[in-house]
Amino acid sequence: MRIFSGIQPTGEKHLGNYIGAIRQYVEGQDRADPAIYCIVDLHAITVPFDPAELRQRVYDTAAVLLASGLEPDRCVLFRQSDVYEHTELCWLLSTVCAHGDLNRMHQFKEKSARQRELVSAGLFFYPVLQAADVLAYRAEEVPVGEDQRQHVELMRELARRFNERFGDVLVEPELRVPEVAARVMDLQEPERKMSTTVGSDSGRVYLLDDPGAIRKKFGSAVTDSGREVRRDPEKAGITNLIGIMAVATGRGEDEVEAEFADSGYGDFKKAVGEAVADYLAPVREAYPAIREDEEGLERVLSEGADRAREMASVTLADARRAMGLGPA
Ligand code: AQP
Repeated sequence: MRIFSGIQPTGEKHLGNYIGAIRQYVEGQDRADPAIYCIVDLHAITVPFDPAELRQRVYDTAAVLLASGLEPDRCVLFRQSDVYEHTELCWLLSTVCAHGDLNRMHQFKEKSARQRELVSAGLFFYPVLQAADVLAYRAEEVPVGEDQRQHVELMRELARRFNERFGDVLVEPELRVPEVAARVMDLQEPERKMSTTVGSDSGRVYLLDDPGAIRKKFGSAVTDSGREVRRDPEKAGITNLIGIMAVATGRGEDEVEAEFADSGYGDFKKAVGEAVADYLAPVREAYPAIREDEEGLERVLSEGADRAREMASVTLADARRAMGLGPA
């Protein structure tokens, strides 16, 4: 089975990225043949960016992924812009994608509303490129956070439409979101997801935050006026913390609730801060040495791109043939 997922080289990665996506990537290495992970620099350029920084952010993200447990021998890790097949398939898929489909995408609505200067056509096309990323590998599974559900539904639809129109070329992938904490919420505004671009640093826990900063952020996490550590749709803050605690300690949410049934919010928040600081310690500790070796990172990415290209070029040749493009 092939697994594929992409991650943006934007900013520092946060706990939401880790719980929603990165830990699933690591686990996917045991199940997939192969697990394919892509740093999507072409997606990152759909909003304002600094060209001088972009390459560095790609290395930062590659180093975070390796520090989290991706192993170049057990997965394919590469940079999206190194494999031209993604952009070509994006164009081919655009012919079976309705303008109205893209207009409905929540992420486009949110991100376009935030752009002050230019809402790029690239931002509008973001989900088509994302569909091409996955479909180029005929991946059967896409591990992502809950916020990507709508994009994965669209890519499934595009695969179906393409196959109906041109023959059985593409594989419709299954969404895989974590069972617990699929949408990690902002610690200060728990009605909103933890995000790279929205919200303050105090609501967002970076993977590389030091333990003191992590404890402080959880200590000042917004909860509610109640006392009971219990999941409840009316208690977004405490529900979020219970999910995070469950993941960080490898237990069920029921168990977490039972353990803290007699504790107040203050003690619980303190315990979550400690647990997350421990949970992220291996990533934080492994990162600096990996990040320092840019040549090593470049080698991993370029070897990954060679392997990725071999797979994607087969799908592209089939898609082109099915559409009547190029010589017979
Ligand atoms: N809060 C979250 N909870 C669970 N999963 C999340 N993901 C993102 N936020 C959460 C998942 O992380 C993966 C990578 O996302 P990305 O490539 O979009 O990276 P990003 O730009 O750093 O992520 P953000 O924070 O989502 O950026 P904004 O908010 O600025 O758009 C995906 O699988 C995603 O589901």
